[in-house]
Amino acid sequence: MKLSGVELRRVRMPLVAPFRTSFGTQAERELLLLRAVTPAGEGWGECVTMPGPLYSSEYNDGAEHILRHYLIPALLAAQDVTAAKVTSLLARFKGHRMAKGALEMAVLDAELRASDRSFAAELGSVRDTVPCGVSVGIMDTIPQLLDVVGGYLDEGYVRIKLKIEPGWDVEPVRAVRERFGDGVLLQVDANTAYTLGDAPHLARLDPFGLLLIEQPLEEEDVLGHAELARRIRTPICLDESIVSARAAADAIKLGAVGIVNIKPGRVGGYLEARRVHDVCAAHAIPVWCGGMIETGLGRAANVALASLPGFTLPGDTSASDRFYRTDITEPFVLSGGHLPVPTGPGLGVAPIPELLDEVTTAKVWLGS
Ligand code: OSB
Ligand code: MG
Repeated sequence: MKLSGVELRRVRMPLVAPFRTSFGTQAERELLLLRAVTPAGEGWGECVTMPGPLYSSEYNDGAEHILRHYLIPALLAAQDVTAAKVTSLLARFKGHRMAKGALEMAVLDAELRASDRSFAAELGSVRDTVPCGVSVGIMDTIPQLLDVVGGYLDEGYVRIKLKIEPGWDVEPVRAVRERFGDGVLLQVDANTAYTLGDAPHLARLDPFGLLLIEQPLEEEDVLGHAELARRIRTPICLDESIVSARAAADAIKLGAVGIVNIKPGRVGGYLEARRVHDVCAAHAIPVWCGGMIETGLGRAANVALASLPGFTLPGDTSASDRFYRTDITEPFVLSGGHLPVPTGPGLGVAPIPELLDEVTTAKVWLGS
């Protein structure tokens, strides 16, 4: 199909509570949304970049720039644009996987809506619902953390992930285990806050029976993770380091990773995310679906992805109200610890125009 144009929106949504990680605190979600328009209809894409380059090198202004000046013009110039061709049409531009992934998502959504197929069906879904975990930010005090974790367990979340950093690791994990028991599926995420020299300290997490420790070392330190895996018993999960199916294959071969967090934006889109899933499945490496504080749009696609057969661990696919009092789509609501996999055409959800307009801070049309 020929692309008629793309609308780029900047959106700002308040979070229900500030979210603190080892790389910073967010009180609101600022993001970019794309609406791809074709003669056969439109589709939505969500860019998972954040305001600053703190999780990875990409960030909102950078993503907007490359989308406006390189990526969208390249697709507008192409005679035949399909989701399957987006990667090759954009291949000469290095990096910027989150921006590319958002554009591919919009094209894929348009294509699937036009052919009355869902993301889930297209990606290879084998489940109607997915079990959900929740990512819990760093708190000021342990009692506060226990209140928050207790609240999520009461809501039905089946797995708890604690954000950690030096000074907030062993004690919060110990406190959660003591209060809620060994039956809770529990894992931690360091967002690169440690070095290999911290191995003896991280080994102190071993007695707590964690499912995994996510990305303890820096993004490029794959060999460091392989060495750490030999020094601690908690399985190593990689997030930031896994930027492609090739990176996943390499990390697996090097013994750096036992479990993979798949985030579609980080790897350049849902089609590459499926390839990461396939590589991991071929090596019997369990995967789970990560999150980037998505709106209902990205959440819908993530839930579809999480329903593939290799997703054997609960993901950060929490309900809309984990982060937002009001989502821009019909909200995703937790039921029995699960979210329903959308079945409608494309994402199966769309922005509610008035709600979207309320949170839109800027809008630009690129195309004819
Ligand atoms: O490392 O998984 C991460 C949020 C923003 C950036 C990075 C991460 C996170 C989360 C929350 O942990 C995921 C979510 O629930 O959307
Ligand atoms: Mg992470």
